[in-house]
Amino acid sequence: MKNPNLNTLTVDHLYHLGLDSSMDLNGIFGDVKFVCMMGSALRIRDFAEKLARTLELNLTDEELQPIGKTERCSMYKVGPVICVSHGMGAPSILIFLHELSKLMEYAGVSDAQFIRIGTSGGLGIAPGTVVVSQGVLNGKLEPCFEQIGLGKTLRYATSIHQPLADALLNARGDFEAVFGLTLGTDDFYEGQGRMDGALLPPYTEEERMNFLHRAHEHGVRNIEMESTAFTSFCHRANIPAALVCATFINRLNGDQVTTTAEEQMKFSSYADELVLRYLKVIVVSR
Ligand code: R2B
Ligand code: URA
Repeated sequence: MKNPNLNTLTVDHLYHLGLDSSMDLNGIFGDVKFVCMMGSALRIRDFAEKLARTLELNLTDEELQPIGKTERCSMYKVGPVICVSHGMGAPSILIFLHELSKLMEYAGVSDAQFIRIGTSGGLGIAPGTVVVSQGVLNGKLEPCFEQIGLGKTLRYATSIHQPLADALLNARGDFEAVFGLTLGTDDFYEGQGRMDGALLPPYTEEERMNFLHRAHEHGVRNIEMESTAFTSFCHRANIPAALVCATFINRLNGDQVTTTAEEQMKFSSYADELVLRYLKVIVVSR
């Protein structure tokens, strides 16, 4: 995957992570096998703690400190797993995907799997259902990520690593979890067809419902904001990638997320738990 231009750099500064290639990255990260990403810095801390307990690592508070700088993200290492937050939206997650994959390269890691554990709006499923993505569509319902570069629209295919997605869904146990297509948008409000943004939407309620039903008929089961960037980047970089998302709302029934904070924590914990079960089986059996 390596970009040959990197060979011309004496030191590569991974600016947003607060690390650089002159550090002993192999010493710190050389054993990494998984990178787990989620939007929120608070939720990733909670996930890292749960992972440490799941893997029975007995980490002290000092051993569970964030690595690098924490202005833009929080990154923890728990056994062979990097747990890192990525903020909201494609621009934010892309920055971390570039820097994390260079980090893996400099650490001598060539086979890490990347898993995004997200929150999302469900489509035609009960809130609380976990969605493991089978594929990812953009706001035009096309399986690609569009980005403007040097004045041109560049299109990259989105692609899930199906064996990884299968293994994650198989770890569901008694949790409500389904395969589905994920719709990745560039906005929470009008980009997801909501009527409740600050501005009068440029579509009618009827157009909104028609689109959501069309997406559902295509097989879309959840809507979030990073999947297109995440899966197209990983596909280009030859990184096995999968997405596991909690759902907080059924978008066929409304726009407002009215689930309580407690319910949201509970629903998020189902997605976490599915990934924790998967990681436990793999890490313990190695
Ligand atoms: C899901 O939740 C966030 C918006 O509330 C966004 O990061 C996403 O993809
Ligand atoms: N995150 C989203 O992007 N959309 C939702 O509806 C809920 C969470």
